Amino acid sequence: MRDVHLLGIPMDLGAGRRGVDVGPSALRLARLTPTLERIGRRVVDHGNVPVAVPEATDDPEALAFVDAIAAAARATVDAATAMPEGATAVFLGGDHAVTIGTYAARAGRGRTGVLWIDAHADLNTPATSPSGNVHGMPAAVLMGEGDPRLVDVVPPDARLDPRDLVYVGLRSVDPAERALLAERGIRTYTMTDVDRRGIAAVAEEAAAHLAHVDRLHVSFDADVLDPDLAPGVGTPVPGGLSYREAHLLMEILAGTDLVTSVDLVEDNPMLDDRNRTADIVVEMAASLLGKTIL
Ligand SMILES: [Mn+2]
Repeated sequence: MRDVHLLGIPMDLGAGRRGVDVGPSALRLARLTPTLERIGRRVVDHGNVPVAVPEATDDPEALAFVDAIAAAARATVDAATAMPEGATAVFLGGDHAVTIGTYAARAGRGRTGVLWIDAHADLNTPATSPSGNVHGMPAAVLMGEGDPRLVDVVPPDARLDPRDLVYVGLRSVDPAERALLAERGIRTYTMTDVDRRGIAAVAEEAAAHLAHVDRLHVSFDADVLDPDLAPGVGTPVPGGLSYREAHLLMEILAGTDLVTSVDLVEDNPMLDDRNRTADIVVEMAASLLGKTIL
């Protein structure tokens, strides 16, 4: 099995509610490393990348903290470059804007598919965003849409092809995002699909849709989980994945043997109940990286 290399990105610059910058500590406290070691993975922890502190950042712009977010993304690319080619990278957020850097760090190494597992599409641009928060924009940035300072982090030849992006778990999508999903022909599996067809059929079809790529980047937003299960998120939406549904999704993705990088984002310990959201996210990571019942 591949070694696992961890990198924390303690960033809440992209989120509307503060506190998600403590996510990397919460995931480590939830025993991420020993849990992965127990399933036979060797784990190397690279610590955290430097990220600006909002109060110490002079940012008069309408689009909040975009220079600091771009700087954190470039620091993520630099730090991830030190990871060996054959390793599995696990990135600990931080808000979902960290994915601009995590995807950019990995996408140059072959055709990279992205499974975006999230209640939200994160497909806004500065022109369409209702909130102006960058954590609602990263998926658009990966495809080359949005503020050029963010778009420029992803090398032009590594931009995400809409055919290589699949969503699972959507249940809160803005009108402009809905239009972009349709215009680009992006494959989506909403919670309605999960309800009607079951998570096994959805997960298998999502994986089959990405079978042509060289490697898979799984971007796991904790708010895809039902907030009754995982309350520690800044933008909870009722009606999310259950504990067993999320586990089965992870197990089926693990079975593809294509997953070479993972984001664990949007865990906000300030909004959580005794770190239970981080505990569950660590369990999901273990299933995604090879833990099985037998
Ligand atoms: Mn998200």
